[in-house]
Amino acid sequence: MTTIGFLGAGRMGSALVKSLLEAGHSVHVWNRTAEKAQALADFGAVPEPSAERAAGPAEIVIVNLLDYEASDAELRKPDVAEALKGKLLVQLTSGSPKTARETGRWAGDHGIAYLDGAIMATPNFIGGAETVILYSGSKTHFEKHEGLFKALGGKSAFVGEDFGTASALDSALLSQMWGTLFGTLQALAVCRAEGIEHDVYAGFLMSAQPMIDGAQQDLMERIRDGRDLADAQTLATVAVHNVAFHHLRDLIADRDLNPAFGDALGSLLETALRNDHQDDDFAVLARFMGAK
Ligand code: FVH
Repeated sequence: MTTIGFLGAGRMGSALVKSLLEAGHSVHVWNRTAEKAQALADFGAVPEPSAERAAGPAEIVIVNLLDYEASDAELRKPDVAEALKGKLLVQLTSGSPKTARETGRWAGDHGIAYLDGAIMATPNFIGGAETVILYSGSKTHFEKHEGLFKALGGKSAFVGEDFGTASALDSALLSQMWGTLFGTLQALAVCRAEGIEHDVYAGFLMSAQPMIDGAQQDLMERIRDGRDLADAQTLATVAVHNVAFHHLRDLIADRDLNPAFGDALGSLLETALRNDHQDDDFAVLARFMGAK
């Protein structure tokens, strides 16, 4: 059983606190709006009137506030920084690799051990056996408290000692999610404009999904292996993609749809064409994403 100071009792913070309590830990919780922390007393939490009082008795302090601005505003108060000295600070507020590294440096300068985390789940999945929370920073502290971290998400993992790695991996995975979600928005806008029933599209998407998954797997392997110029296994060249993509952009223009999706992605194809890659594999576009 560990005594934990917890800063934040929003939707995610409350779910995290409840999982820690269920795992048998003692949790002192502070929230800007005190009623939300008070509500957690019903689950066994100890509401505290300030971040410093929540950190005082704790071995580990976990933060889950809206953003790093809110988090920094609390953590960098002199009495809070003093209360954190010699302890482990676990940052579960979403941020960028830059803010993670800045906070890691600040923690080190103040004698505070630091883990930066990225939650790959919505509040309803916290505590689940399949739930993933990524951590980067002090490997020693992750390993010492691995049981506690697994109580928040059974598939949680340490991803490296660079404080920024967890949030970088989070952003990469979210890029994949947003690509799919924005593609869905565009697909359904086309269907609405062309009078195609939602279920008709959904049915054909199921049939097309293996081809889409296969193309993504091929793309990842080609970028990993540096095989981005055309070869006998190339599925479709840049030129072939560009012809088909123009059909989409023509439809968007003809139906007066929002051109943002077509313009943004079309510009990548146009960059590859301007660099004479029309006959190369689609994977060559990675050269223009800065991934090389
Ligand atoms: N909800 C989710 O599915 C995502 C999943 C991935 C990770 N995120 C991140 O978790 C952080 C909190 O998100 P949340 O969904 O719990 O957000 P809220 O319910 O709005 O709670 C926000 C808490 O932050 C407090 N807060 C906001 N501004 C300040 C401030 N200036 N000073 C002190 N505290 C502040 C807020 O307090 P209050 O409004 O209740 O007084 C809440 O405790 C976030 O980084 C997500 O990206 C969740």
